[in-house]
Amino acid sequence: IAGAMSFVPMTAMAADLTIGFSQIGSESGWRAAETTVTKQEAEKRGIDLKFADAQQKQENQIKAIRSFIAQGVDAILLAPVVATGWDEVLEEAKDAEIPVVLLDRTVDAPEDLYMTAVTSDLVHEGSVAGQWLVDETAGEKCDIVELQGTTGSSPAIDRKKGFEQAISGHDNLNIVRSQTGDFTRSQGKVVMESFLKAVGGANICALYAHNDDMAVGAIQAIKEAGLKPGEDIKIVSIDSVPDIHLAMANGEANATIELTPNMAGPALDALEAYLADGTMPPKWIQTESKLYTLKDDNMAIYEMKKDLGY
Ligand code: GYE
Repeated sequence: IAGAMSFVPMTAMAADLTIGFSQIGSESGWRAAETTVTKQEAEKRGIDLKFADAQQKQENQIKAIRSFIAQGVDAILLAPVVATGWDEVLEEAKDAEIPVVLLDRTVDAPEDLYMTAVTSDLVHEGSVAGQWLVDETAGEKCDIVELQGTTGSSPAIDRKKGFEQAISGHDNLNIVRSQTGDFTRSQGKVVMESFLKAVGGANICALYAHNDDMAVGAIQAIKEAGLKPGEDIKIVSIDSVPDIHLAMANGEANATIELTPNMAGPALDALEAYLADGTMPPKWIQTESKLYTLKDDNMAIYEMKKDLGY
């Protein structure tokens, strides 16, 4: 029998892994890219990936996790739509001895309820955006409107916190309106229209959007109001999706901070190591954040990124 085992190809061995992925939905181009890349990374490793799209509803994610537990998967990937309300279902995964890895967002739950979180430093991203605006305005008065991400999500909380930290002490910079656009283009446009009506386009100096998709929606609203996005209203956002680089190439946006869609690579590496020999990863696997501005070759970046599944 030993002889027979020695002829089993490695991929067949790796194919034994079945992993459930509870994905939030496809609210943004970035999230669509994360899904594409996660499926590619699983394929590369011969992992059987069970994919569940929650249409941005926490109750659907909880149902998916319970289904994965019932199926007896080897591990669970979870991109948690909001930060709270996970303790009970994560306890159930723990009781079933199924490791959980968080992708791109964190949860307010005891650390023993998940193996590791693969995310960027979301506070730092907000700080980089705020610091960019501090430098860009150089002391000039600038009233800011803010499009927040999904209410209660860790990126919305942390990106707001980081931005406010960076602009504090610069009393020329003031956030005059702040509201959620739920990370979507359509809501970004609708909320920006309400900001323009409430504040008056001429009184808005800058937009800080927690993701590029809301910024792209806002750009449409700014144009329809007869104003020049990127000039009359400076725009800084986060993700570095292809379409924000296209906007920047056209001078219609000013800065973005890159979030890699490949959270699954480090996550699956950590899971394989743990399932193979019990190696425990650090509680946080941090991905890099890079600022892009009009100084970068945005058309080249757009061309490079446009076929990556956004
Ligand atoms: O910035 C946005 C997506 O969770 C950090 O979620 C992620 C955010 C990302 O909707 O495009």
